[in-house]
Amino acid sequence: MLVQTSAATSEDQETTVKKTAAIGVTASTIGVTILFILGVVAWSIGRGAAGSATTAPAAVKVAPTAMPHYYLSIETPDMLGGTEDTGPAYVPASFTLPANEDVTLTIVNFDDATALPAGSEDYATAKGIKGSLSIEPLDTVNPNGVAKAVTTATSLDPAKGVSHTFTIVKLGLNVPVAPKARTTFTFHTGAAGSYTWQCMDPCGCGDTGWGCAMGHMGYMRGTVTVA
Ligand SMILES: [Cu+2]
Repeated sequence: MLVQTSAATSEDQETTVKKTAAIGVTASTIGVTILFILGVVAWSIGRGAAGSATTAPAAVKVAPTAMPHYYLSIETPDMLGGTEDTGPAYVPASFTLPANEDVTLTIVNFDDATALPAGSEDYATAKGIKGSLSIEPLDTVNPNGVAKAVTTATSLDPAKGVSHTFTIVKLGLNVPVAPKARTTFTFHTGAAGSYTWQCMDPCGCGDTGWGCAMGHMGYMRGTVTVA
């Protein structure tokens, strides 16, 4: 942009006239260049459009493949209208998963923690999963309320951080389930077959905690059919 001061001398004015002329020439050169570029671009687009009508291959639509995601819940004796003698239960306890696929499971657990006894602390560590566990605290009074911050872990506190486990010995799978939380994990199902899963945190009745729910199909034990 040209700025002229009121105190310009005749020499200054002459210089200014020359500069103005030079700027005029430069501006017109730029203008011609821009017009040329626009022309080339327009020609290219037109050519491309004309070509695509006859030669471009048809677009291949690839359907997005979402990983199968399954939900289980763990309900307390209160919720089930039972007692400690019947115990908490996985719902459902028996279900089918696709063979040879990565699947994601979310276990929505309404129950509180049960300390893993001495010698069983290993069950607080996830095994056979892909990546980490994702844990989102659950408001058991308003479970569909505001989402809470998700944390990831591969191991939980064996004394206070584990409520139940989802363990399939034959598949080398062990998932510690956090108390009053949604625990989400992914694993590879493998070959077709029938697999028993078992909770390994003694949450049942009796001195050892291995009675009642722990031994009953449909409570802390069930069948995964991989097909
Ligand atoms: Cu259990």
